[in-house]
Amino acid sequence: MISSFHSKTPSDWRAAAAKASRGERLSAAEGEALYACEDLPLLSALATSRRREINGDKVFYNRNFHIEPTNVCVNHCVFCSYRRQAGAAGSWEYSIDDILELCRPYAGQPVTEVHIVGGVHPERDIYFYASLLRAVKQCLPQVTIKAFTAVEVDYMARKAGWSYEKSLSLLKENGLEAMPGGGAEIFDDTVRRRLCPDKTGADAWLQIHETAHRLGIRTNATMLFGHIETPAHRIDHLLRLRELQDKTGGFDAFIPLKYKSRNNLLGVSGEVSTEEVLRNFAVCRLVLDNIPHLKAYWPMLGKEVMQRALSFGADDIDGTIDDSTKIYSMAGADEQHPTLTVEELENYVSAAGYRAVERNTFYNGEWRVENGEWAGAGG
Ligand code: V47
Ligand code: SF4
Repeated sequence: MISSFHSKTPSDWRAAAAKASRGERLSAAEGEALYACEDLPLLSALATSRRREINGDKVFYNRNFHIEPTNVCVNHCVFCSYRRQAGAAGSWEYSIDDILELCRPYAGQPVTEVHIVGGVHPERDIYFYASLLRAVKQCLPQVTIKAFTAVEVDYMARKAGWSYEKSLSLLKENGLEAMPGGGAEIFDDTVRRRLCPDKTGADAWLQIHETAHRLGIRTNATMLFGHIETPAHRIDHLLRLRELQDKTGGFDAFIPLKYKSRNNLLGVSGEVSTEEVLRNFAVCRLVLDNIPHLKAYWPMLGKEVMQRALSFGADDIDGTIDDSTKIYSMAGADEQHPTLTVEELENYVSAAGYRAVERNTFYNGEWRVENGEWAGAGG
């Protein structure tokens, strides 16, 4: 049951903060109370203490790039600034050869991950995506492929008439090693009906991630916030993820995605304040006590807010990106050509008082490059 945010009083959030400071698991009502907390330094201190228990003084980053195979999509999410009709101005539909063109410049480079996500193209099927994975892996054998939201996988499976297990197994055999967290939006059905009426529902999203975890495919999770949802909807979303993580342990990172308001049909023109973004990071860190990493995704947040999020529980700043994603620039993000060098990423981290650690997709080992060569896991 989703309760009302306005019923939370200072004594409610003080009690919730005291419980969080004891490291105890928070209930839905306590999570909601924290969203009413006006004491931002208190939330920062609590989230920092929690992130230090989990990740010490480390802030992770990676060397990555994105491929967005198409922005043609069967769905009509009203917050999406990126989708186009096939053939319309601004649409693209890359062939496998086009995708290989995008990959070739990275051959021999110390990039460790490619993130592949796009629209749900009506004419593409699971065999196309399996061939795409095979081609990318052949071109870039040293690069981990993190690909396809649960929404894309759902469409592939339904089109093939296959179970999620059979579909994900085929993708895994062809090179899928991890999955990103997109498509989760807000799980609550009433919000989902307004935001993304024809998109894969919450139960299917969770089922696909559960199946991936069972097959040994690690995944991320996201939450799109700052539009029409209430704090109670956010908490409901976090608790459904926490419950699945208790069961499988298969989520590596959680990424709160701030709604960007330009060029879409949602009709919410303002965006939430930086204070609310930071409060949300802290509450996510405290409520989602079993997902190890909390990512501040800088192409969406901007670099300064990303850096401030490190004081509100975030321990991951994603990666170099190399101007390879359009989802946020098309929605009006400040970062119109997102690219950061390793040195710049490390400087943001050290200026915030943390230790920058290059990671691979699975956060297992501290990956280093020395003299342009892989030196493997370091100390
Ligand atoms: O699901 C679309 C979001 C997501 C807008 O797993 C928007 O490491 C804000 O999932 N304003 C896709 N957000 C991106 C994604 C992601 C990004 C970075 C890292 C990872 C990861 C995953 O983009 C969609 C949707 O929630 N999105 N439109 C918008 N106007
Ligand atoms: Fe399609 Fe994704 Fe945009 Fe929704 S958010 S319309 S599924 S591209």
